[in-house]
Amino acid sequence: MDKMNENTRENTENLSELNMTPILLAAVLGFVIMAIILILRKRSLGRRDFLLTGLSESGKSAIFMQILYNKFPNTLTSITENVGEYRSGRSSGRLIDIPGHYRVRNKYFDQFKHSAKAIIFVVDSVTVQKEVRDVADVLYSVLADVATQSCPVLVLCNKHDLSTAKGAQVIKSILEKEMNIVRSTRSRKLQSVGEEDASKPLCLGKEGKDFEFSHVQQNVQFIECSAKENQLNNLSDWIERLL
Ligand SMILES: Nc1nc2c(ncn2[C@@H]2O[C@H](COP(=O)(O)OP(=O)(O)OP(=O)(O)O)[C@@H](O)[C@H]2O)c(=O)[nH]1
Ligand SMILES: [Mg+2]
Repeated sequence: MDKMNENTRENTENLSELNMTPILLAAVLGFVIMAIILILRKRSLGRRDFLLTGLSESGKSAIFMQILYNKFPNTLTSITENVGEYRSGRSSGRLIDIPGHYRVRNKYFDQFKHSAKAIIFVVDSVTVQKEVRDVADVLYSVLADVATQSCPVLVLCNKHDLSTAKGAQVIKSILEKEMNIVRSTRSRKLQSVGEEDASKPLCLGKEGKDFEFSHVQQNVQFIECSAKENQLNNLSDWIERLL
């Protein structure tokens, strides 16, 4: 009788051990899934910066001041970044004005690119033709950066209060032509160096085809604005859609 009891107890223990396994597995799986969700949420929450970048004198600081504080100040060439909070209802993001001077531009871009949600590339619509090589070169670096492939890009054609300003469509096509030249110069340089590095800039567009903004990974849009006359509605609409 005692033996029978012992056997029954052993059997029940074995059974409960067996029953516990799927429960434990489910708990561990649930925990792993929760952890992944939390990490992904933290990552996407981590990206809340809108970077204002582009050549010096294009009007980044003027746009920054107008859109955040309704002021068009006498600006000096920036030597450091400006950071401000952009709020719309219950949503908000950070606006970062990156200095355009070639000596510091990359340093600040690298500092903020990992927290970038979107990029606003400011162009001086009056001088763009004259400076097209530099503009295309900087824009190419921005679009080819591995860290910002998920960021929508707005090419903001500023200074449209001036009569000599070029239209957004014209700017788009002169930049597309110039990006071809930048691409071939860079690919020749890369070939001669022969580097293989996961973080090296990408080759943009479709191989063997003329460069087009529609071929790059990011969504690239072109709009016109004037910081001076506070015509920045298209910019705020674009930002608010992404907040
Ligand atoms: N007419 C006109 N001038 C503008 C406009 N926006 C900026 N400017 C002028 O352009 C010049 C450069 O403006 P900033 O805002 O300092 O340019 P930035 O891009 O911040 O330049 P860095 O700080 O050197 O990178 C200043 O003299 C501004 O007054 C605009 O919409 N229209
Ligand atoms: Mg500035």
